[in-house]
Amino acid sequence: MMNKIEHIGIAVKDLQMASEIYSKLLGVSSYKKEEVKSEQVITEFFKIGDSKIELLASLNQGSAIAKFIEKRGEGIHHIAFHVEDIYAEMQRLTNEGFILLNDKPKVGADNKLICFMHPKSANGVLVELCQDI
Ligand code: CMX
Repeated sequence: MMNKIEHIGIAVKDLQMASEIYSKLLGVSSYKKEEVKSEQVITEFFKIGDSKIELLASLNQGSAIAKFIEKRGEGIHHIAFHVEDIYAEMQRLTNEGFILLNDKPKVGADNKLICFMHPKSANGVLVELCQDI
């Protein structure tokens, strides 16, 4: 079952500059900065109330974030939904005909098991499922 938006991911070119902007915007400092080597990104997380923003900068040229920024510029990259049971949710979405980008959940940033769904499946929005580890 999906029960809330876990975070919104924003692709940025320069993490330090973006972090300063989002600190001012949200009125809080980031609570975590984390490299996710498997995704070739460095991330920084902000939290206000129950809501989280993840800034994502590319660690190298060929990464998903680098390709996204090259093609579409900086901006909202994905919406992540929190799920209680990622395996059950992946099965449910596959049965509904959605195209998942992973066969099995992967370990993502901020202590989560994650799975992405192709943006063509959801009207041009890259969707991520997240389960707490
Ligand atoms: N949101 C919406 N549309 C997107 C998109 C995004 N984030 N990324 C790519 N697209 C669009 C492309 O512009 C393209 O559109 P057109 O066909 O209209 O040109 C379409 O999706 C398909 O693109 P593609 O060329 O087939 O595929 P890409 O090589 O651009 O890869 C995607 C797209 C989503 C499959 C790939 O980025 C992916 O596997 N993403 C999941 C992993 C990821 O994003 N990791 C980084 C974040 C990690 C983290 O959160 O920690």
